[in-house]
Amino acid sequence: MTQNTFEKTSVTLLGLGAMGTALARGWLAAGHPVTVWNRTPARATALAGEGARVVDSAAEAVAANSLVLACLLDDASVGEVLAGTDLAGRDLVNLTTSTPAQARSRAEWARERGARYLDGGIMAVPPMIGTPEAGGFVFYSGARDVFERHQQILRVPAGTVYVGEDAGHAALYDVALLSAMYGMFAGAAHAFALLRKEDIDPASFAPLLADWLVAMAPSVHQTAGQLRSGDYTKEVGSRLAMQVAGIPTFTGTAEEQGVSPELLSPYFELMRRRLAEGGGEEGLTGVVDLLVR
Ligand code: FVH
Repeated sequence: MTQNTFEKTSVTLLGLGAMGTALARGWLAAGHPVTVWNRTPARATALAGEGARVVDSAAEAVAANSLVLACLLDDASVGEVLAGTDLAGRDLVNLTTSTPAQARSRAEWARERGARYLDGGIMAVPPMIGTPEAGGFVFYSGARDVFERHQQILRVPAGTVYVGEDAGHAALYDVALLSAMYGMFAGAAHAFALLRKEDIDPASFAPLLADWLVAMAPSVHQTAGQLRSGDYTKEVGSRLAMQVAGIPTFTGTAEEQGVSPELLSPYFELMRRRLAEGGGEEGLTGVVDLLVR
């Protein structure tokens, strides 16, 4: 494929919310003809002025191009929007956040309608789209041929990471990373709350917090190594028994500062349970097993 041909590749995009609009802008800025449809037509007005072809129905949008992307609110809206369209022969790339089971059943649903299916999990917020240095990327899984055929176009708005042919895996990786993110946000909220009543500028504390989280992040590699080997005591620097002994310091500090421990308490409870099971010489990896039902 020549560069010139690549630049002319057309795409259809269903859904012009905050993310869909950012994606459309990314492709338009790179010179790709983009056909768009949105349930609320007014959201397409600005994009029309930027060169997008705006059509009146999802069916018309799907008919316009063999590569069809959906970036809608949830899996139910994907079903609603695509219900009246002819997907036969289409490469459907679904960038809508869903559960792994929803993604797998959507892949089967698309296959029954004659489409090839690739699922995507977006690891970026809208301002990161089209800004490579921001580090955003999209997990893809499902039809490998669809991913390989369209990889160049897919990597225009954000990086691409293909995680295999199981259509549910992009959603799984997506939700796993976002879950870790929410844990981090919860910890940060507790940390800021501890300082709230003191004469400490949150803005002076923030860089210390950010640097500490970055310094601690590589610990996930040790967790992964221990999960893989099954030896949770290997190279442990901070024994669970020592950490559980420190819990009263954390709850006591929260009490002194007038802060609810409710974000940390469930984690502390799991640490205590693992200690009670005999995991005192481990680090924190045993908590993973307590969570798996
Ligand atoms: N924005 C973000 O920060 C995150 C980043 C990570 C990935 N997510 C996922 O991206 C999907 C879309 O998110 P969004 O930010 O674009 O969401 P909204 O701005 O709320 O736009 C929602 C679009 O979905 C359309 N829509 C909703 N329900 C229906 C329906 N029943 N039939 C047809 N369209 C529907 C909505 O249309 P309208 O309200 O403008 O008419 C918007 O186009 C999402 O999966 C995130 O989890 C974003």
